[in-house]
Amino acid sequence: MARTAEKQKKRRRKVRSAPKSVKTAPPAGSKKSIDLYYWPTPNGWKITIMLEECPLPYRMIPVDISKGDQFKPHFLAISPNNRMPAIVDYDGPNGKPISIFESGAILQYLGRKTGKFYPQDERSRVEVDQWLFWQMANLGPKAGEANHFRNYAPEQLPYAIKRFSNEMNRIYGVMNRRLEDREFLAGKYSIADIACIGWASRAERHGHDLSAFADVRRWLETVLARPAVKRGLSVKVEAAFRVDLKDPKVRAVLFNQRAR
Ligand SMILES: N[C@@H](CCC(=O)N[C@@H](CS)C(=O)NCC(=O)O)C(=O)O
Repeated sequence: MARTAEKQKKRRRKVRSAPKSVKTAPPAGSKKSIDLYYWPTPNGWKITIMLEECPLPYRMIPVDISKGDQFKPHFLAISPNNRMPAIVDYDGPNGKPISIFESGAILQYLGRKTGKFYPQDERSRVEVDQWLFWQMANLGPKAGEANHFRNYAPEQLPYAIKRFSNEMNRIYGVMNRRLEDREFLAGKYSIADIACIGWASRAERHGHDLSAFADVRRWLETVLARPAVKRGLSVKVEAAFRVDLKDPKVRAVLFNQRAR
């Protein structure tokens, strides 16, 4: 018990010292550029797309989540939830470095920083926020679970597969209705759309049938035609092609996480 408390104390000390670790991070390409901690997944693409759209100079630092890079102290100091994406902006508020984790918070920050894809007018901003949070709480996590139970679970659990497939169907139904009378989720193209692209672009591959959702498909065609979206989706990491999710070592890293 005492040892666990001591361990937790140590961990809290480490997290509090985050700004120091950020400053001692590997030297950035340019003092004014952004370091993006990244792995090529739908959550990572949100940020490559946004950085390409703005555009902002950035250096991509791979976080090999199949090998446990997300648990390295240097990364945890930036992203305490051991998830990528995360960024360090060396030209943050008052010209000082700032680190940010959680893709939604990163998108909002970059939107405020550049004044792009995130309107300042309160009504329009609320529209964007609602659909951004909708993505963060619905489309992303449910697609992740649907994909997990369908493709990665060691046993086929019909209840879990059906539960998350139904959720995905419900979610794309909500998105379709929203897009019936507007081009983009919040009217104009925004960070809310950017948050959804990676997941929606993989929907069919993940086994979700979009044939009943004509407006989602029309929206998807429109966003995928944007040059910055194409560039964002094609930021590759060579090692990611070699990850085998059947490898017990990889599965132990990704699918057996408990409090550390
Ligand atoms: N809510 C987080 C989710 C990020 C997330 O789940 N990232 C995954 C890859 S898509 C990850 O880093 N996984 C590492 C792990 O499971 O340890 C965000 O939007 O930033």
